[in-house]
Amino acid sequence: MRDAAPTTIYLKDYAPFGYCVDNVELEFTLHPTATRVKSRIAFRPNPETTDRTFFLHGEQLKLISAAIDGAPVTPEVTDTGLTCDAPDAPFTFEAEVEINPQANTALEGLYMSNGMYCTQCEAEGFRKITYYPDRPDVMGVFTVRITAPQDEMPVLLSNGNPEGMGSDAPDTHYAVWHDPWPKPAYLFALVAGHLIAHEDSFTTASGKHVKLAIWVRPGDEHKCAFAMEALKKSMTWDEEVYGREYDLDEFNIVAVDDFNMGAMENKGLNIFNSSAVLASPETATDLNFERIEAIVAHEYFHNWTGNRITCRDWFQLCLKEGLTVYRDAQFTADMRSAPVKRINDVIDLRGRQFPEDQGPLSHPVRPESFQEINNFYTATVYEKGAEVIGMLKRLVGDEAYKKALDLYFDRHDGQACTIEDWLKVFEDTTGRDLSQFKRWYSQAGTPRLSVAEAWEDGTYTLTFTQTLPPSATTPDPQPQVIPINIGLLSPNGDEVVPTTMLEMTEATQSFTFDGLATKPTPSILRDFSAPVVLDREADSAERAFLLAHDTDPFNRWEAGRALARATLSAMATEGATPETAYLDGIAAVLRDDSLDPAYRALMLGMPGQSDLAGSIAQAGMTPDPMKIWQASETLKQALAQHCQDLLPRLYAESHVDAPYRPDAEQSGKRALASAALSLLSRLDGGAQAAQQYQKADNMTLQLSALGCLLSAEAGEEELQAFYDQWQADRLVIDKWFMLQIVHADPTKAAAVTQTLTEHPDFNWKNPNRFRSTLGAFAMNHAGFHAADGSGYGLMTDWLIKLDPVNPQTTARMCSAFQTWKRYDGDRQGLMRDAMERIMGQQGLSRDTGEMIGRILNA
Ligand code: B3K
Ligand code: ZN
Repeated sequence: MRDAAPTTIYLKDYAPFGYCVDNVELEFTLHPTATRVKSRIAFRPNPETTDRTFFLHGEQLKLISAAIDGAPVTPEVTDTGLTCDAPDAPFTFEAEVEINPQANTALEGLYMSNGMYCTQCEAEGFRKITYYPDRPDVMGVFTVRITAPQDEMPVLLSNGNPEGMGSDAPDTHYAVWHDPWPKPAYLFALVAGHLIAHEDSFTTASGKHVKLAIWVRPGDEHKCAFAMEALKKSMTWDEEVYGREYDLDEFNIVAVDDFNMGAMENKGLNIFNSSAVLASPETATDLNFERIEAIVAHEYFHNWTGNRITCRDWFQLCLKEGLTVYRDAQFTADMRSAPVKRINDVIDLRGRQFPEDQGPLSHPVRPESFQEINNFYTATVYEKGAEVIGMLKRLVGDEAYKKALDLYFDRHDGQACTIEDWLKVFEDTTGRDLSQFKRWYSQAGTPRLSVAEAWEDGTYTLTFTQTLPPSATTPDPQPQVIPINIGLLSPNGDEVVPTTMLEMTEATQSFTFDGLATKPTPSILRDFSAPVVLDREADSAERAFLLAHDTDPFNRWEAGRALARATLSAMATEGATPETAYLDGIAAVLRDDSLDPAYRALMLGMPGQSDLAGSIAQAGMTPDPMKIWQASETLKQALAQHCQDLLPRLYAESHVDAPYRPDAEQSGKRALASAALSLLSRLDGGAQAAQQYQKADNMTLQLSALGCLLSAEAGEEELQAFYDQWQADRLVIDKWFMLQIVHADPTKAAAVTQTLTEHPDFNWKNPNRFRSTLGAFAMNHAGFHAADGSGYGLMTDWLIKLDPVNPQTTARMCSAFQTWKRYDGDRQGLMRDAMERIMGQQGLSRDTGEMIGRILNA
């Protein structure tokens, strides 16, 4: 039972704060259980409002003293903040509070991780540090002084530029940091600890010298070089592509082991989950390297899209997140392969955003209400938010996009903005009316796009119909603007109409193409030009034709995927056998050496089991997780047999002789080798995987071999050897936990997970370890959905245990239940019981309560 009725906050209720902040001076005296924070804040009446209510957020703070213009005051204090009478004129508010970083297991505010101090303030963590108007539209210039014991905490960091260090008492020292750029409190950061810097420098286009450093715990120094290179590439790219330069003397990144997410873009002092920054060839996989490059870029790009221009309120979160995800995707596409990046992003969108958009957690890209904002850092806000920007760019064109962005930075630098401000720069640049386009921000759900075709006297007509199912937040959906990229192919495979953008604005709309000699085959939604579900009743022959001939790399891959989806779904629901069109088509693509190995590796992939369950449910049937698992296994076996002559060649040819480099070329080859090995292991019981394991000199090869062995129900010895080899490396041991669960036979997955939670290294309070165990278990689709409910029970026990310790990580993992309505009555009943058990907990967090409440009340 939740303690108090939760409050819902609405976008429509936005009102500015009664005061502006000019300057903020903070003084920290660090102590593990009793840190003192003195604040001195210069307020002045906000000319935009006459409401002078003076309420400062504050949670879990012990107020020692408060004063206005030097005169002590006794504010009214509640567990959410303080109120006192304040003048209708400029004044200085001072306070001293005491906080307990060691007791902070929620990892929000100031907390301790492995003996170091660090902070996480987005979205509303600053209120756990001191009393403050903790809202993004209140921006101030911060000066921070940190005092700590010199031996234990030799490094003291905060935002902005350093203004010196010194000592004014024995054994203690202090550092002063000043950030000249006004910022909201959510971008505040402080780090103190025994840290080592991996240093470098960067000179900006206009000649400014910037000192760069990645700060890590001793022993991790050799794992920083790759992230540093990624940072410098990001800095150059943002100058070249967006004309954005860095604006402080220093840029610091700190690696932290206990962190609720990937990383945080605090001004001049990014804090990273160590998994998102530390990498060496021996301990990190190619995918880890690629993810690190993308996250370093993402956080760096926030310096302009998020920090220099921030959000007026948290409803506008997609303003910074959608745009920054879009920018980091452009960066990755430029650094690596654009088609491969696009395909991976669509796999991710379908895997995470579509289930969210099509289930009880569905919400618009710009939500209109929330109870706990941390629950809205979602795939919809981030990934669909980025798709919306991609569509906008397609609609206005590259030139206009660039002009609009220049105007955005010129007009709004230093401001806290809204989606209206964002769209207005596009309207002003192009003269377009974007009011219909804006529905992408306000309507929830994934539009479905159906297609009918007609052919008469050399004229080919495509008629599209868009439908958006009504939902709680969008009861009366209206047609959206959908950019549909299409190309037409003649029967011999030539492209007769190259990629053309159709701009659909009506519920049903036809587009005609004249002067064609024969009826063409359409290639629709090229490059996945809009985040919709395309309902096209195509037969296998048409899909096989596109798989062989489409000139658009995305749609060529998509044709193979559609074939896989259709055959898997027929196998899982009707007991059909694997389709030859799929097996032949994929084999033909694999034989084509002119294709990028990374692209061919993607061709060997299949839709995930949860994704298939979603398609089966959307077709009006009830997915059976065990049958879906069996169908996937059968199809992989069939593909392995069908390609048995080809696989050894692919495996051998993809071998990399050169010294390890995590670049696109080498990692693409390794991806193909590992996809081939995983099929080969089905034919040889893991013999070649065992050999690869023995010879592996990098984590990519070592881990892929171990995964193949585990899937072949072999690899006991290697699993133990892996643990013995890497016992001291937390990030590698996370992989060890995860791999065993992901590759477990679903009938054993719950037992494997249970056993691992009893392992001495299962430190459940560490979010990375919790995610690599319970999070991995939720990804073992048939294991989690075991018919006897054992999976739901195990997950529920752990969510209940974690909630009082770390509500944010618990709430995030509740999404494992979001698809419950897809399944049969028995499973629905078991999941309902599990969720009701969570809801019944005394003192359940607001985070978890909101998530389970939304899922249950669908
Ligand atoms: N802005 C942070 C996310 C903060 C999450 C707060 N629960 C990281 C990012 O998107 O770059
Ligand atoms: Zn971000």
